[in-house]
Amino acid sequence: MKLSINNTFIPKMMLCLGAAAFLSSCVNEKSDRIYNRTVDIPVSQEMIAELTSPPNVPTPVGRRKAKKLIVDLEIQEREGEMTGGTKYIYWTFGGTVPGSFIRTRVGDEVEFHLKNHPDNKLPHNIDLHAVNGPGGGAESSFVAPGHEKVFSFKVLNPGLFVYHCATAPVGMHIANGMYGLILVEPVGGLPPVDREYYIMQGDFYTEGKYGARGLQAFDMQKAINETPDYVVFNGHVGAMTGDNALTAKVGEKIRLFVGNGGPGLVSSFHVIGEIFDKVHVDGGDLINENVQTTLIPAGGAAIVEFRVDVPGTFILVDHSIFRAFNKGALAMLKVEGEENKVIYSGEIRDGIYLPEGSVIQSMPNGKSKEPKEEVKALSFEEKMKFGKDKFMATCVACHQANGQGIESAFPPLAKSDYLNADVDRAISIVLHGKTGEITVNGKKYNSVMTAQALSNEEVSNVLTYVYNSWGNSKKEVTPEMVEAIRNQQ
Ligand code: HEC
Ligand SMILES: [Cu+2]
Repeated sequence: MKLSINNTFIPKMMLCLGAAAFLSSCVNEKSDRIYNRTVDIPVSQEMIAELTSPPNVPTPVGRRKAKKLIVDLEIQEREGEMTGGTKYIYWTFGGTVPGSFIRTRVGDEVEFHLKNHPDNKLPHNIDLHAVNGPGGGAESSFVAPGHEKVFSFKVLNPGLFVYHCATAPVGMHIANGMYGLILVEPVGGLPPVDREYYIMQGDFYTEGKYGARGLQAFDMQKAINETPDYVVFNGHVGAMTGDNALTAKVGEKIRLFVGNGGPGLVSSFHVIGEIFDKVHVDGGDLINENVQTTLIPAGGAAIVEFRVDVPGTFILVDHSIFRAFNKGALAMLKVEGEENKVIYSGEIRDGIYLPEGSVIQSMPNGKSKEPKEEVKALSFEEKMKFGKDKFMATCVACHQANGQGIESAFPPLAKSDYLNADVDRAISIVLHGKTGEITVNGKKYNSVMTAQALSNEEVSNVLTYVYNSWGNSKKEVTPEMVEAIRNQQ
């Protein structure tokens, strides 16, 4: 967009150049090339801020002048899907978790309009860590459903900042998803890169355990104990995996704006198979280089940058690793392009790092205790639906989405002669695990399948789904059949 030269710019600059006393302070100022203090940067025109949903970010600030920036943010309380079959009522800034990304530059004067949708049940507010003022705006923005609050602030410090709701009980508002990021670019903007993405970790506390079906209520006691059932990037399990994976091309420079809303946990942010060329530590001015894992505190952020050198699927995790494979803190960056055998020679296997999911696994053995079940499937269709969700959450990492398995590692379930030959054996494998040599469709496998801690109902659903998919023999497995195998020890 075209800008007219703002009128306070020229006289101040001439003053700077003309007076020796001013000159030294003008040159010394590193974060602003003309003004001593960012508070003195004048704003020229008015502009409506572009807001984006994760994982996207608004257009870079570049060389634009400081402006009066109107931010229009609507709070929405709405139901969303935490993982297949599990619903949650999220409280959101702009309809998504994390909330809309706000992009500003130092010197901007933000006029913040916080709207609380009339269908919402609760009052909310906003505390932006980029604000110098009481409560970071919280005190002036407390807004009831069906109302709008307006306050303004001058953006003084560059960096990547968290914003969140600060209405009592604060922890509960944050735990329901009320957080997001506001970026303040320095004068002249951040250096250009090829791709930028917005990622934010959060922990969720539900009455049912991970993967329990149905609408799950918030569990205050688990939140106080800091024992989340879900630790996720961008609000739910799989927000950036499979078809929703982030994408890039070999040779591109990637910048990730990574935040942590908490409320409880800190994040050991890591990209499997990449090294961060640059990290803006804590989202501030300090730049660290050649970093493997960067710590992101609850209520904090970091900007990480790296060049992708080879194709493949790179997995973003919280390296507190059970959170990644059992609670959802896992995202994917799919990189396409030419291989470079010098940088990396090996075979790149796509999809093997999918979450292991809901189920506690143990090494194969003869015993199994039935975990408690919540929701029973009432019809065959429902059984297939529940079974598919369970398969996608539990078995897919090894047996793959269409049951095709992975050559010489995980046997196929699609058209598997081994599976179709013996239902009781299949039930036993899911209950107790399996190790030792087996032959499936003429190929030998000698590996380990861990025991899956599933209820009778869940085993019957998942196996019914498997038997009625991908050209298998269409058997229906009942909970009674599973119970019989469980007791036969
Ligand atoms: C961690 C990886 C892994 C997971 C998760 C897993 N399996 Fe397996 N599965 C294997 C391996 C490995 C074998 C072969 C074991 C051997 O070599 O003895 C196997 C064998 C089987 C077999 C018999 C062989 C065939 O292809 O028919 C069945 C049936 C089976 N798995 C079903 C399941 C179901 C259903 C789930 C989800 C509830 C599941 N598996 C989860 C790794 C896994
Ligand atoms: Cu709130």
